[in-house]
Amino acid sequence: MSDVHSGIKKSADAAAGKIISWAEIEKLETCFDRANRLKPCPIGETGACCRVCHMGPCRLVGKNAEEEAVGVCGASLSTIVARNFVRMIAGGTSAHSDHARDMVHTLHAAATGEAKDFHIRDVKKLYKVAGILGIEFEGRAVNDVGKDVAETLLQDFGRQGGELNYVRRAPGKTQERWKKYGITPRGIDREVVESMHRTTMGVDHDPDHLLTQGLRTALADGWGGCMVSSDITDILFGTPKPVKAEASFGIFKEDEVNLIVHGHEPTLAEIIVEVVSDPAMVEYAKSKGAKGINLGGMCCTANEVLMRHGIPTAGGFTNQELGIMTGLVDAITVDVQCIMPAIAKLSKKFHTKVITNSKKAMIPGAVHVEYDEHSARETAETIVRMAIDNFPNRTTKGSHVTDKFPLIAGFSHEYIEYMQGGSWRGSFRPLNDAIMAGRIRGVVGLAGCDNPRVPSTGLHRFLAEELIKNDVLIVSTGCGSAACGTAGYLTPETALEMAGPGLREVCEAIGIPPILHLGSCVDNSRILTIATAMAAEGGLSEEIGGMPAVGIAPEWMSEKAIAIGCYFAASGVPVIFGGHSPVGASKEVEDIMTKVWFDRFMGSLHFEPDPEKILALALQYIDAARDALKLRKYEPGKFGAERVLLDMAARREIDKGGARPHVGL
Ligand code: NFS
Ligand code: SF4
Repeated sequence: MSDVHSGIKKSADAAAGKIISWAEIEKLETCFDRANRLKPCPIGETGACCRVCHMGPCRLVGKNAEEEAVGVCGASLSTIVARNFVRMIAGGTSAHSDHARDMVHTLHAAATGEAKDFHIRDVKKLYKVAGILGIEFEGRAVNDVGKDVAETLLQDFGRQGGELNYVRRAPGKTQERWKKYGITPRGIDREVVESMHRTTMGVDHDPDHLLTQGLRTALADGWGGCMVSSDITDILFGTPKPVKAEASFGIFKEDEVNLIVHGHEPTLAEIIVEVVSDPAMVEYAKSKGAKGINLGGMCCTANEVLMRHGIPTAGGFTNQELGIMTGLVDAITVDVQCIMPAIAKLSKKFHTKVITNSKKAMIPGAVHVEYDEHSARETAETIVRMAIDNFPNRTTKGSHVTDKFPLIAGFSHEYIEYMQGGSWRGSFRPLNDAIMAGRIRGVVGLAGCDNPRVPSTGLHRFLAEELIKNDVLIVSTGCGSAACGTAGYLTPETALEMAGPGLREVCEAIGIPPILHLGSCVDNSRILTIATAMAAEGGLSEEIGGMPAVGIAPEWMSEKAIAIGCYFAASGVPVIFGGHSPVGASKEVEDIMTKVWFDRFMGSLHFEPDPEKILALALQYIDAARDALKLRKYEPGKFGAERVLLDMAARREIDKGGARPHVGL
């Protein structure tokens, strides 16, 4: 094996590296091998291939790529590049929003009593959402309110005119920009369909006009699909608060039945969480020779059950094959999104059962046990039993890796607000003040996938370390969080050691880690809510645009990440993606996304493969925003005037109803 094939280079994670090296000896293939073998198509990679009609595919390369190069229909390179990009946004928006639609249906079925296994658990959150939607809730039965909330949100999918309900949650000034440039989203489905329509053969050919529709679609994702999904998941399963758990492959137990939930949807996984602790089921596992049932997660289904129940995570996207290779997984059940079909074939080399459970997704070679919200418990029991029944088939084959790290997750925006002032006076004042005083230089959302085309999770780790060293507070989601978790960065102890002095002081005073795990990828909507709250709190920007805040997805691979990047850009956040640019073939399109969007919305979308440059650009954006807001110049270790921060003791006093000390910096 050459150096290129060494496990260490393929993943930055030592535990993953061990399994990859073992797989090489065993001649088992992983996504890392396939990524090496299958170089990206250089034409498609930069967005220069059009296949929306059968006069093509038209590949605008070589001679074709000169200034006048056009497809058979006459479409220019910039048109083709923009069109391809808008289709990525539409794809990503569909994924989040179709997931959200199912969440709304589950809420409705729970409220009407049709889905007997689901109940409204967080009434406070339900009332909050009802309040936003203008639904009367006082003195009414909880389920009636739930039904109305579900029906109102459902209208946002098929809405033909007007605006999405949640548009009104954005700061007024941000909404004004959307109106001015015509990107206020109408219905979620409508925006996706219009994007698909405008990018078919012979419709919209103006790159800027196309990308504007792309942004409108992305906003329907962020302030629609994603936000709806986070809200309803909170209503049904509880709003997260900090919880301890563990990450990496060492979460699997040699002497227990190991079952993984993988994918994105929380509904069935929530019921599985209940079923695995059912004493009768535990007895059944014992009857098969296991000491108990151990539930773990992967990707975003993992994030959902981690946030609410502390279920451990085996990590993000590129860990899915490696998890099976531990030889310890008795069953892995998958719903939708980011599931490599490769796991079905791979599982045949082990005893692992791959069980698909969504009506929408089947994989050849997997067992299908279809989930229906009306009989969720039965489905969950069948799956757990299958895992238990498979335990006796476990062989010794596998790379039994035992590394694991403790972590803290569960930072909902509600909790972040609470920890800055207790349940009586929660606010974003301390955070805004810390930013104003220069203790915290800025905030970065570190999100998105991990990717076998780079030393996987390595870019996340590098940026996480460097940013907190530079006093930048990190909010993380999705596989970005998993990358930090499997690196051991999600405990206050580890991260505080790395953090710059100002950030460290603030985190110690409030009692938070410098990297806050906010949840799954739909929970990026929580970042929008936090940014909105910071704008409302005052002292920084009055809109999301202009905040010393940046979004980074250094290892992205999914269309969903593109949709997310674009909704942040349209909401006013400069965003930097790693990897090669999918719009790299057109300077015109790149300029629209970095310059024109910034002028209009104060947000932008860059593609930059070099992690050092990503870091430099992020800090440059943050410092420029600080300058524009006339905030104190950031200097490491030097802060504004000393004032009293709210510490844990003071917060407890407030919770008891005591006086609130002067808070601020
Ligand atoms: Ni987000 Fe979460 Fe991970 Fe990427 Fe996939 S699991 S939804 S798309 S790979 S971060
Ligand atoms: Fe080629 Fe135009 Fe057809 Fe695209 S739409 S494949 S550029 S002819």
